Amino acid sequence: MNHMTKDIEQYLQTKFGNSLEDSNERQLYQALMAETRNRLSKKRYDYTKKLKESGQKQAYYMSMEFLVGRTLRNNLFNLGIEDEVRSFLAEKNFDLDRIYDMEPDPGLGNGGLGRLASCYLDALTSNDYPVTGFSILYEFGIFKQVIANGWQQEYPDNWLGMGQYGLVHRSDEEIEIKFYGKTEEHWTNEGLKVNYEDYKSIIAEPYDLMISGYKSEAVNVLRLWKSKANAGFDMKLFERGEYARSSESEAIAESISKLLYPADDNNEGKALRIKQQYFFTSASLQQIVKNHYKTYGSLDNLADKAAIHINDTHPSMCIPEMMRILMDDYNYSWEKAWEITIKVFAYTNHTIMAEALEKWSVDLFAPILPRIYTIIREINNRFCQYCNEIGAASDLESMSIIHNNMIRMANLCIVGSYNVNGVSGLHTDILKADTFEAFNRIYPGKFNNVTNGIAHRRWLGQANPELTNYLNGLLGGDFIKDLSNIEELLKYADDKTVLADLEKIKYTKKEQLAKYIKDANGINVDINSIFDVQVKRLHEYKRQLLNALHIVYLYRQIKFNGLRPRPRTFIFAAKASSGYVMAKNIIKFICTLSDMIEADPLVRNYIKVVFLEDYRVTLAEIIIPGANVSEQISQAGKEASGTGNMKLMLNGALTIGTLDGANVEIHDAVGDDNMFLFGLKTPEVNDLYAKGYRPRDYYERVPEIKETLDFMRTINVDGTRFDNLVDYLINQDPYMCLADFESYVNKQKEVEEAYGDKDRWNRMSLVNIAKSGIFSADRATQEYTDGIWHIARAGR
Ligand code: GL2
Repeated sequence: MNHMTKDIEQYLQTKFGNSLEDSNERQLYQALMAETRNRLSKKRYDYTKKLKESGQKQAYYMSMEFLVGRTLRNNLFNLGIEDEVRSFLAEKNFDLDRIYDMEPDPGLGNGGLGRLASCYLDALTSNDYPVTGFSILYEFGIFKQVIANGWQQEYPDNWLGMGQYGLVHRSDEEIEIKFYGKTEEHWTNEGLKVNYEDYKSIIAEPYDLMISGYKSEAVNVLRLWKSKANAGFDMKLFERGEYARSSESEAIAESISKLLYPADDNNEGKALRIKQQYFFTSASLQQIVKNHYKTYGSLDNLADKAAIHINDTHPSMCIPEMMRILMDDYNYSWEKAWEITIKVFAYTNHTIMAEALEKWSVDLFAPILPRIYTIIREINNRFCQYCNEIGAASDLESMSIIHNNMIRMANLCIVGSYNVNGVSGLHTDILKADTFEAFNRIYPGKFNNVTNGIAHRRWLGQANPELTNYLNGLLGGDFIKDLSNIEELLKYADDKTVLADLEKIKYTKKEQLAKYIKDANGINVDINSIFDVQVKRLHEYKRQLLNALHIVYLYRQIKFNGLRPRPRTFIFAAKASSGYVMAKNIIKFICTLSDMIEADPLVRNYIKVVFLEDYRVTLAEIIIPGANVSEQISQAGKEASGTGNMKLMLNGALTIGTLDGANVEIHDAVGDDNMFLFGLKTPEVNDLYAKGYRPRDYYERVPEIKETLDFMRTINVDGTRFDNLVDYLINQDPYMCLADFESYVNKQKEVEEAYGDKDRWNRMSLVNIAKSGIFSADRATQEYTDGIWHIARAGR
């Protein structure tokens, strides 16, 4: 520790010529970021040496998204020096929390999928597993959301300005990537050769973010690729007098790592997205293969040393790219190359939503990646032939990789991987029985489940130190090291003192959240009201609109029917994809409800609505510990897993939810008595679709629905009306808000009653905390390391 304080002082002296006393917060921030990074680099040196000596197998996690969250607090926490650094700085009149707040939240992901990737890197590192993450160094991460008059506006998130200090630039490991041009196959003495000409050359520059682990030996890295023009290559064109063409590569290069596509669960099918996907998969694979070859002088044993994970279909080009590298760069035959390829890759599917299952039009794809396209075509030809041989030709309608001139990337992943997993029990069942039913028949055993998990060290240890310290004192044992120990808490389920202590801690976290709400939105909320939280991406299937309908229902009941409910604060936070009009309308509607209620001297005594702008990891860390109620109300069958549900449960919130995604497993863990389930189940949803769902019937038959929707038409605070939402619900309602409305409203009454019975509520909350052990990312990643990748802890 002494060391760290000295290092900080030395950094300030050499970099700025300042003593610590004379430094400002900005300088101190930079010193802390850089010295923490250096400390991790040094630690990594010993760790990689050990790995080299053991020659053990490693995992590589390919993901277009890593929602990293702030790093400084996480690193100090993991290194076990947070308290000491804090008191050292306090002596010099610096507040560590203010320094933390200077760090941008690297938003290199959209939502659950990206955060999961980061939770997994954290957990794997804490458990000493050798794994490298690969992604893109987006210059602009997910946009900064500003709510102006209730409407979402997007602003660029220039995170690198202040975020760069955590990165290590490895210019020694640059890699060339080729786009466009034409390929020609020709026979030589050594067999079929491919000539690739007139391509555009781009350079991938690596930047490494050190990933620390809690009390671990391991320090892993997340390697982020930045694109730049290949100056040498362009110079040749320039010399030949092809001025215009010489800058084409530059234009492509500049755009590739510019920004993260802000669409969640949706595939826009854009050329730039193809380039991003190929850019980072090619750079990563070239690097893995090159290093392997350097060590072993052969790629025959690649699958013994490397498991490469494809996180959703976004990195699916790994499969044809690996074939290309093996055949074109290392002279492997197709057969031999394929044998290696299908032993190396495993794929996780994260959604069954049709609009998110990536498809690329051949016309768009083939000119950008001509060689990769011919390889995909050949993979498909051989796969179709195989299906003919085994009598599965009639299933090619659903299984063929290329279909109607579209390339179906999920099908490519299934054919080219040795394992496919879904992310919750229900989701995997749906994949097997429905989405990929034919594949499951021809590849028995290939489909498996790994229910998602979360990095409890961040979501409890760091976000809720009050609860963490209390549980540490109560339970002993290091449950932060091993979350399964948290189940010991069940012993105290009927202990009045413990229940009262937990209630006090929740109150403290609610106070902190209330202060944030006051500062951000200017709304005073009652700490004793029920904090009812729905935080996640804004999407129709997640049904923020159903939550809003319940609020409208309550408003009417209070205003016109004398209802006097227990006070409740409805807290929302969500980003909508920039082109998603319906989602933006829903945000506007929620903000309008907030204004309407604030303006009503009667209703605002009972309910409040708060929409917090710019939902991101840092904001989640403030909201989640302060929640009493966790809204997980997606239409059954649509949410692959959800992970916010787990974070909220771990912090003692009670779930009101449908039997969807990992809610099913939460229900298995806590039982009916400790959760509020409502709504149609997946088979009932499917039956209703099949029968022909007519939301208007519900509107006409159920007076509460009619009154709520009719009233909704009259809502008008600033001239914006919501007839469009009402018409949508009555005529379309694709996610069946109206079918689940009564069941939801009734369940919400039960939530209110339960909250009124303090002892009961606190006991339920305790049971939820105690039962959250299985949702640790340690458990989830162990299923990957043991069941899929077959890798061991470093040095073992
Ligand atoms: C998602 C799912 O929608 C979500 O239910 C799941 O928890 C995460 C992580 O597995 O993956 N799929 C997806 O495309 N996004 C998700 O968040 N964006």
